[in-house]
Amino acid sequence: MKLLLVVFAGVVGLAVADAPEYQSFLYMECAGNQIDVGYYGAPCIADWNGDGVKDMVLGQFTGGNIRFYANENTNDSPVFNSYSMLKADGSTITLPSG
Ligand SMILES: [Ca+2]
Repeated sequence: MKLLLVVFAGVVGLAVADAPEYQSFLYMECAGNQIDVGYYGAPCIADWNGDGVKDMVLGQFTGGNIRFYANENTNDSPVFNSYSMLKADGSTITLPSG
């Protein structure tokens, strides 16, 4: 019985130690304005253009387009001043929405 209690305490201790800590949310901005893409934006952060700084790609509900925001600053303090729509074969990518 004592062994069972020790094992249980160990599992609980691990669960508390691994609990994630969340920070409050923030709105992303582009050129000083809050980014609003409607619903289901699903942002994805990665270095999309290969310059070593993380950028942002997110969906735009209206029109079903995908926006690319190039980060013009650093990974710790990203700055977005404009966006472009992702294209394939010269045409803007459009996904079904709604
Ligand atoms: Ca980049």
